[in-house]
Amino acid sequence: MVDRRHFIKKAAGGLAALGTWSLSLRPGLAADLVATDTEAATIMDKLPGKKALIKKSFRPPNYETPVNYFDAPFTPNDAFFVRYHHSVIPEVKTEEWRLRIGGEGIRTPLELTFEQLRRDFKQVEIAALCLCSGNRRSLFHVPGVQWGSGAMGNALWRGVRLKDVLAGCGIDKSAVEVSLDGADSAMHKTSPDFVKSLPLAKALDKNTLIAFEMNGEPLPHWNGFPARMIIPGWTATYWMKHLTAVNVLSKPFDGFWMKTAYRIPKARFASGQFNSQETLTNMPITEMVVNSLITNLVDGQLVPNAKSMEIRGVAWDGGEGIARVEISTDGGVRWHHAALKQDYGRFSWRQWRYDFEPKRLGEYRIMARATNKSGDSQPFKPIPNPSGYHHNAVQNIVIKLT
Ligand SMILES: Nc1nc2c(c(=O)[nH]1)N[C@H]1C(S)=C(S)[C@@H](COP(=O)(O)O)O[C@H]1N2
Ligand SMILES: [Mo]
Repeated sequence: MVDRRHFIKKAAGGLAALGTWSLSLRPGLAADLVATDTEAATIMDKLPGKKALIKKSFRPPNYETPVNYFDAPFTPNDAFFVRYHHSVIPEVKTEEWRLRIGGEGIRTPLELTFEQLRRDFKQVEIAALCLCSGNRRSLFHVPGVQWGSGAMGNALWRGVRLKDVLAGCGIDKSAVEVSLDGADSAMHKTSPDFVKSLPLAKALDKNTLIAFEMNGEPLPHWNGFPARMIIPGWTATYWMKHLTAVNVLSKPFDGFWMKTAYRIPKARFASGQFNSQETLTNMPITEMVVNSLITNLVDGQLVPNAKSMEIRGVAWDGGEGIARVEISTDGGVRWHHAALKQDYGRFSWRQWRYDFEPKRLGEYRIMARATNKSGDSQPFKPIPNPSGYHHNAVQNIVIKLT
């Protein structure tokens, strides 16, 4: 049973997510609230140039997108989530920006201006979901940013292929990984700089881009202006923002953000390898796992005059593509096929819809379950892992028709 207080609280949360009210608190106070009260604290706040988003922390800036924005094929730039590990985030000027390509695995180092990056390589566009590894971590009850469902966004990215940029530099036979660094840095010198690396093959994949546009506009500052990495299918930890350095390495990169953070137990998830970084027991996170989200209803929502209604949402995976989405309105007893909407390519999320014709008023337990083209489906319980990554358990919400 869901009690009335639960309904009121959740409904209020849902409304707040739709509106644009903002609660101004001293940053320190807000941080305390977030740290001690992760479930109830829905603090809406605006970063410059952004709509009100759900603030998880101000320093570094971690803001998630209210779920109602996901009820559209593409996530607006000014509502796109923001995730940083460090707090020193320079406002990069395009005239001053340089991209340095180097490393021992390259024969001729290269330095590019923004102008050269845009002019000297073929531009391509790709629809791809940017999903934080820790999205929905709050449902795991483990330490880390207590994300709800909004640390993700789908966008149309325009840029150039990393492989085209590297081609002119001559890649040595010894190359194993490609490291990526951005312009942001840590406040305290003892914190390790945020640097990631990719297996050489993934770096050279035709879909791996250095992007400078998002949904037809320059990247917003908070999403990596002037250029960021797009690694379609892989979780967003590799999607380096404010990209400044690409190094081709002949040894596995051994920085903190590869060796220690963003790792998962081996063989526990249906995602791919990262051979040069694996130990006997664990490995870096790689592809997204199959998942879905209901986008027009929240847990506890009251639905008035509900004779027939639509249940809508999105589904995604690591690039195989979505085969089907099934909906249950009776807590998992019977399942019905949802209709899949337009296909924007295998790295985009896929919108779906289901027409629900309820026979009575009252409470309904709604579930959505996606299956991809390899036959992987969402589990009913989250797959445990120490850092709370890859939460893809079937959603289970109660709505009340009145
Ligand atoms: N320079 C830089 N790039 C970064 C990060 C960062 O902290 N600094 N965080 C990564 C992580 S973990 C995520 S989830 C995405 C978030 O992208 P967004 O802020 O554009 O939504 O950026 C990635 N790229
Ligand atoms: Mo992330």
